[in-house]
Amino acid sequence: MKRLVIATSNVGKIQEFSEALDGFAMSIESLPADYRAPEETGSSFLENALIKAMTAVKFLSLPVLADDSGLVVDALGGAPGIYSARFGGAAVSDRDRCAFLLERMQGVPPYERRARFVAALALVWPDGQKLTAIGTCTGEITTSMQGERGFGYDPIFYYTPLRKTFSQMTMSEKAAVSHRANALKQLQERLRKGNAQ
Ligand code: ITT
Repeated sequence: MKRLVIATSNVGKIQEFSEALDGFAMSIESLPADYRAPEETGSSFLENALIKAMTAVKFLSLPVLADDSGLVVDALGGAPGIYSARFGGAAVSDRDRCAFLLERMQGVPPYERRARFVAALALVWPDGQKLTAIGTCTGEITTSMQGERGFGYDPIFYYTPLRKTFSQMTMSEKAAVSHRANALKQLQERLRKGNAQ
């Protein structure tokens, strides 16, 4: 069976990828315990996804899928963007990070609370072939945390068509519309067409 390593330490991402790739004839693996993730020195989601994937491929000599993602908030000039994982401090819990962002949004009226999640995916093979995709999902920042599911900024990201935050959705509801799912669909389409470079 073909092996694919998901190069992330984020448990929420691992759950979503495992669910999305279930049913494909592939053995989905995580990073080994002795793996040291590279610094994310890129200036875009895509650059960082490629850094993560290429570093892991070098270490493992196996095909690797990496994800760099985050929340882009219009009223904050695009912040936290590629710095989403470090927003409000490096050693801060997901809920504290949400609280920090809500605080920064205090006084912002409803019609200026637009935001989008972005996910850049990079699939890289040991022979150097690469496939990339970027997915987005647009929504609004709530004024308080709502819902218990998901991870990261899910409790404060309101998806208007379903009138729920990502944290109030089931995994399959989120998987039908999320930035990560959109990017994954594009990647699968390109794989089918044999578009790897
Ligand atoms: P890896 O680099 O090991 O994959 P990470 O959590 O550091 O893990 P990123 O650098 O891509 O990943 O940072 C992504 C940030 O955006 C992080 O704070 C996530 O919680 C958040 N994020 C990404 N996708 C999300 C989603 O679907 N729902 C909620 N928050 C999300």
